[in-house]
Amino acid sequence: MIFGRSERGKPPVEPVTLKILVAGGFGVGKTTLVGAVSEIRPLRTEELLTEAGRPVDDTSGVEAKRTTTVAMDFGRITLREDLVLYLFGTPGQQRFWFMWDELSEGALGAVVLADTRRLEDCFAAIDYFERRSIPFLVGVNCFDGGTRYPEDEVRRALDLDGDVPILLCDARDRASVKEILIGVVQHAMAYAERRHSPVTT
Ligand SMILES: Nc1nc2c(ncn2[C@@H]2O[C@H](COP(=O)(O)OP(=O)(O)OP(=O)(O)O)[C@@H](O)[C@H]2O)c(=O)[nH]1
Ligand SMILES: [Mg+2]
Repeated sequence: MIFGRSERGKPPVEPVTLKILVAGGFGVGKTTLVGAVSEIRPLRTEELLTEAGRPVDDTSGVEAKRTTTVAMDFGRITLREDLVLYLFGTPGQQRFWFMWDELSEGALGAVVLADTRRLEDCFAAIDYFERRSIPFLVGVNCFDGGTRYPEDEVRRALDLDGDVPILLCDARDRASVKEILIGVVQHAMAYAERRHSPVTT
C-alpha cells in the first residue's frame, strides 16, 4: 500500500475548513448555539457578571444572566465529510468588542443572532458586517415567551437588504442550529459567486 492512501487507492479526503462567526448582542444565545452543535467540547471564556461591571454592562432584559463571554467561544462541526466549520462566538458586552477584529479575520460569513424582545441589540453586529462586506444571515432565536414576528416585519425593523436571509431558530437545538449554519454557508457561497461573476448589462 502506498503511504497516505486508503485501501481502495483513493486519497484521503482533505476537508475544506471554513470559519463562521456567531455574533449578536448580549445574552442572545451565542455561547448556547456554539455549544449545541460543536462535536468537540467547546472552548468557552465565561466570566461572572459582577457588581463592579454593573455600571458598564447592559443587562436589561437578561437580568437572570450570571456569566458573559469575555473573549470568544470556539467549536467545530463537520457538515459533510469534506466540509468542516470552525465556529467563533463573539463576546456580547460592548467592553469586549475589540476582540471582533481579531475574530473576523478570514471569516467566510456570520450569523447574527437576534432576540425579538431586544432587536436593537443586534444593530451593531449588522452594521459591523455590512461595513466589512462579510456576508451574514440573521437567526431569530425563539426564546420562550418572545413574540413571533413575520419575517418582513423583522426585516423592516432591522433595515436589512432583501438578500439577507432571516431564519428562525432555537439556539439550544442541534438540528435547528445546523440549519442556520448550512444557511450561512449557502448564502456566503452565493454572495461570493455574485461578486466574482462579470456584470452583464
Ligand atoms: N428559552 C431559551 N433560552 C435560551 C435560548 N438560547 C439561549 N438561551 C438561554 O439564554 C441565556 C443566554 O445564553 P448565552 O448563550 O450565554 O448568550 P450569549 O449570547 O453567549 O451571551 P454573552 O456572551 O454574554 O453576550 C442562557 O441562560 C441560555 O440558556 C433559546 O433559544 N431559548
Ligand atoms: Mg456568550
